[in-house]
Amino acid sequence: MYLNLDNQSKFSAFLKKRNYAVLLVFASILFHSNSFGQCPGPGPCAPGTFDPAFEQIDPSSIAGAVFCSGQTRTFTIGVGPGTTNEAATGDLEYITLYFDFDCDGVFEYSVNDSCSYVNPGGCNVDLSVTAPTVTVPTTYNARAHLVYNTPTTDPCAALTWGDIEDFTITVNLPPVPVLISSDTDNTICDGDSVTFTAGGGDEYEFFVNGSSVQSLSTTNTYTTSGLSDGDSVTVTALDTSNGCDTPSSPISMTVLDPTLTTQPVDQTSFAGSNVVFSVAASDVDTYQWQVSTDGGTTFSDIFNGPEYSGTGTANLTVNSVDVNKNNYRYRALVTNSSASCPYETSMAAILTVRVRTVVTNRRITHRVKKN
Ligand SMILES: [Ca+2]
Ligand SMILES: [Ca+2]
Repeated sequence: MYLNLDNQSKFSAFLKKRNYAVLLVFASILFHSNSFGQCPGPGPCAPGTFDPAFEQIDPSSIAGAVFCSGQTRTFTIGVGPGTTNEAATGDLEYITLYFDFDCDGVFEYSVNDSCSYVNPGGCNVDLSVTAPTVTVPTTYNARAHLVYNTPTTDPCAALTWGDIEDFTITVNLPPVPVLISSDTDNTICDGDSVTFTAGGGDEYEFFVNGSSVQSLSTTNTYTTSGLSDGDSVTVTALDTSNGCDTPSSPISMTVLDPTLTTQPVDQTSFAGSNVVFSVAASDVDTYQWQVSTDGGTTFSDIFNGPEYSGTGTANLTVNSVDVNKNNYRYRALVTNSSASCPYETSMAAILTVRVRTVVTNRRITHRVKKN
């Protein structure tokens, strides 16, 4: 399309009268015409008439509303006195909003609610509006009715008293948040530090189990060493240029805390018998038994072979003990390999080995006592 000379000179004169901001807006429309939708459609019905003497809508409360693709937002609309009349305290003021979200020139979507007027001053009506899903920011026709004591149902009606505001809303694209954890498999040990890094917006608020743990700021990282098993970490990314924000998908953390729940107990055995030392533990998948031959001063790892079996399990078997192992001490180290947790060390249990003659004497003594 070409402008003729007359139109061009009129257009130049128009531009000269306007400030730089208008130029920027115009340039923006020219250069972004493919990434911005305008959906007024055919003009909806004429707005009808109203009497400005009565309660009026605060236009700034409509102009500042944020609408984001596919999201439901609460829209707070101010109601104040008219040019000459003011309602009494307790009077109900109804606001109905109409939208033409399918762009056919007919308002097909409406919401309404009321507030109780406070004299002097006014009140606010909160309305939840679900914006259509858009792929580019898109502008829609909308209309607000304000009436006293009863809501309107006809967007094209003329009002005896109250207010009618025609306005447009722009449905913007919410940011697409990204959240990554410094731990590749999100499985950590109790007390480990993890850093979560967010992207997709220009301000971020972090949450653990839905509670805010780091307030909205330009900081896009959150570091904690206080996570518990099953904690869910999310971020809400805000695009400050259009006011839209979006919560991220949660990152669910597995926090392992390897803990011994049952300690090994001292064992007394006859030479030649097998002896079993046992531990029980939670959050553990790795066991390493150790022996001390010097009364518990030093310990060294033991491995499966003729002397031992089960050295990497919860139950250590000392095979066919001989009297040389009398007073040896055994303990287990436990951990969880899936997060390289530090070892938890059990108490040391003492092995006492008796020879057969002693065993025989004990049996005799035992019988004597029982009789
Ligand atoms: Ca429509
Ligand atoms: Ca890990």
